[in-house]
Amino acid sequence: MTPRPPRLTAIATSAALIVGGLLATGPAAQAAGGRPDGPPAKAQDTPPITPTPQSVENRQDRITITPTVTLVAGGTADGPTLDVVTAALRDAGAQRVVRAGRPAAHGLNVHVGDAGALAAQKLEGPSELPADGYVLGIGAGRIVLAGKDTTGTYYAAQTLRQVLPQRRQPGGKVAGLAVRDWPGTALRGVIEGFYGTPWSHEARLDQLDYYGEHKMNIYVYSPKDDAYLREKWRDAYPADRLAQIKDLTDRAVQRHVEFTYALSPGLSVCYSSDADVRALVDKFRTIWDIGVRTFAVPLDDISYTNWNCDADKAKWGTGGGAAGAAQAYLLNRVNQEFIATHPGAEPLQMVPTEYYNVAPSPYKTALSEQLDPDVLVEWTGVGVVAPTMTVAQADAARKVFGHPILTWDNYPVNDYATNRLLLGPFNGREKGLPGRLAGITANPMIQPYASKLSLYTVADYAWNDGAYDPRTSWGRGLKEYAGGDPRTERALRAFADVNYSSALNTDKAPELSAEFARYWQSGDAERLTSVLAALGAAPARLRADLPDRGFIDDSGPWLDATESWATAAGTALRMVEAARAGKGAQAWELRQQLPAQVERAESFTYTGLDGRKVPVLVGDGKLDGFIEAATAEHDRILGVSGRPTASTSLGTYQSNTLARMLDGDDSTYFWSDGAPAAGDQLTVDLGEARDISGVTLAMAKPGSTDDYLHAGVLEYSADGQNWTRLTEFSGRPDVTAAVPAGTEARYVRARATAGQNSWLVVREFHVATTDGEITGNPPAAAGSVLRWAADGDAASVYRAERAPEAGESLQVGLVGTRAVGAVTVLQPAGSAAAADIQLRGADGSWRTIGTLDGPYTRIDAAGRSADAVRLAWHAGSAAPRIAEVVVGK
Ligand code: LTM
Repeated sequence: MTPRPPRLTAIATSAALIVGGLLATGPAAQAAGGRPDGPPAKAQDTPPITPTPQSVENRQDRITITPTVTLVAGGTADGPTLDVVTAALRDAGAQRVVRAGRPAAHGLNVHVGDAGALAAQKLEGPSELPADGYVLGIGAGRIVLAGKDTTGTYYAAQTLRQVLPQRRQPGGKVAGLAVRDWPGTALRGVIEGFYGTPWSHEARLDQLDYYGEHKMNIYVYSPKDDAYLREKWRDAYPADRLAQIKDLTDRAVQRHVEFTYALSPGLSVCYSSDADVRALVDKFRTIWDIGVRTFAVPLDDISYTNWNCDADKAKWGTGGGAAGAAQAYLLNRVNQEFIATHPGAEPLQMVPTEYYNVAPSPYKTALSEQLDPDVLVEWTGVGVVAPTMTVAQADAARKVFGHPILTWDNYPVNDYATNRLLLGPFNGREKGLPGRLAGITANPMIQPYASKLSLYTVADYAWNDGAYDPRTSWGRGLKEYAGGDPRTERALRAFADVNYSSALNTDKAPELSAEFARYWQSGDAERLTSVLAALGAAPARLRADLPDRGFIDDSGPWLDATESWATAAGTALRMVEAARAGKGAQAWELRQQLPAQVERAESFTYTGLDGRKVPVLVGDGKLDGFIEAATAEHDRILGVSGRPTASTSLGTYQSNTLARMLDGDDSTYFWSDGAPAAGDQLTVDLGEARDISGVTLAMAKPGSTDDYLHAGVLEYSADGQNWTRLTEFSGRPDVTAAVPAGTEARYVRARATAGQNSWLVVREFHVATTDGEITGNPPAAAGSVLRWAADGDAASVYRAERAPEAGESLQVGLVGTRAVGAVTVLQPAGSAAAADIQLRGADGSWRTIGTLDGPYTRIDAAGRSADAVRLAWHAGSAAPRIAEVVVGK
């Protein structure tokens, strides 16, 4: 049905529209110079109505909450609605709320479910509105709630609850208001349809309360890991389980939510079997008997190429068309033998096996032609998790399935990404879509309480897509969920921001990443320090103050990870600031705290049904990205060149990543996941153009002796575009190439010149740079490499296997003879090696310019000429550990 255009003048298109503000205070309060229960609320503090109403008009007149308020119930008032109105009036300061058959002569009268009472307010009734629509009038000395039906009146009560002030005393005045409101689609709600630990009974009850408050009217009970719904679908419920379902059904009725029972027989059903039809109907009947009126048969995530009984193959043959015909047969029997024989039953719902696209197929044609026309078909959009959903796609789904479409929207479900909380808004759904659908059901996260943040926005969109703005709705949801305390709201927003991204919201931590960008641009460390401090403090604030305690249980590991990531990012920021301020020792000390802090941030896990622990992700790509960028900035200030990186056109086999061919360790390797073709390449990037003196390509390994480039070339380039050949090679796994003196390159690559059958192992791809080549003693201990003392990576540490012997030293070669500005030696905290720091002059003699002095030693060399730097170990020195020797210009 198309609702009549509203007669009222103001259309609520802005989600920020505020109505019903408290205008004045009572006489007692005025005498005391203010309200006894706090300062007068400003109009903008009044919570907006949610979901955003279709039409709101502020009126000139106002009403007063009197000590006694009389409720007059009309035809569309029911008990739950009267309870909501009573509680709202009490919270607004009424001392007594009495129910009467007619209006009282004195005091405020509230007409509930009585459209006739709108006449005094000159408001049109709800008769032309769609189901669940309502009119709420505040003015002309009364409040009127008039629903199109009982649910509409219940929703009018929910709106009233939101616009009345919170007061402890009567006398509050409420601004006049007219709301004419209706939903954008008939069914709006949630399908508990995920894999993983099903929601608890308490969580479901709590959800039903939440749906009622947010004008959602359907909950589909379909957890994949409830055996009585799938593997054991034929089995009767034990008494206690049935009692719980009844409890849920009763609560759903009170909250005007359709509890929908979804039985998924597809793993074992024999479609043609009378016994199985009977089993299905019998199970539905037990559920009907406890009060459920809406039923579904999901047939997703099953095979339709394998029958569960020979009789089905004999009856329908094979293929998608046969499966569609068999499913239609079963569903029609349930529809005709159960739904049709139970007056009051809502239309049957089903999930097709092809639920994720609109491509015509024999399966869909069979369903379209053979399934009873009144059965609703659920559809996830184009894709199982559809990043966007359009009107055109919904129309195509309607056409190809030939039935009304109810979306099974896989957001914010996280069963396929259990390392994440998806706390961003419902996004990417086109305006106009709800009107084309029988309804919208959102599949939530395994975490029920944490799901509410995005479900708030689902409710808002499904009710009024025309006014919907994802970010605005999200902000309003956070505000509501925080319970009115701005500090808790800020903490929740910071936490939700770092748990924001999904297929629907591709931005990662949008607010925090804007702060990072701002810092790099402006250098405003003070601001970023306070942002990170607030993020770090957010988990404790939420743990202390968030009203919905279930959210804390749901989010435990993510809260811990957030706190730890914020700590690590804060350390990284202080490191950059110290380095920029010339406090090198402090910066290095902070730098050394980072690995352990990052390790801790990465250590928090979520444990799923199967007992496996998955490390949780928070602000990934942004918090870790900031720490990486800060480290690079510190490197730049130190003069550390940065370790080479690598890329390839080949895939990687398991965890044998490219980094392993750059680590100086011959026992680790990169391993491709397929055979190289002509043109495939591996490229080393030195980060900047440098003088190179040689290239080593060590390929193959014991057990995979054929896994090397059988025919290839080594090439170098300054810009990554123009390449110069160094050498050709074929038939040998170990390749070395000398490089003419004075060769500058940023990139070096190995390129296959022919295809081959074997995969590729590269143990080491080493590009020797004349500046930074390192020689000397003592040898490195197992698991460490001498080169790590000057490899451009302050994280890799050369650890000597023993204390130095007399006369031993560690020598770093330079590019010819050049001016040396400073020598910086970085050691891990606690290193006790002792050495003279020396430069070799043009005459070949060594001159001491300083001595090692703790973890951070920086010696000003005043531009002296040298062709090498060395650490000449003192007699009796402890075994050296050197993170980096940096020779500055
Ligand atoms: O989406 C449907 C119809 N079925 C399953 C869901 O049970 C599951 O939660 C989602 C997300 O992983 N994907 C599905 O295919």
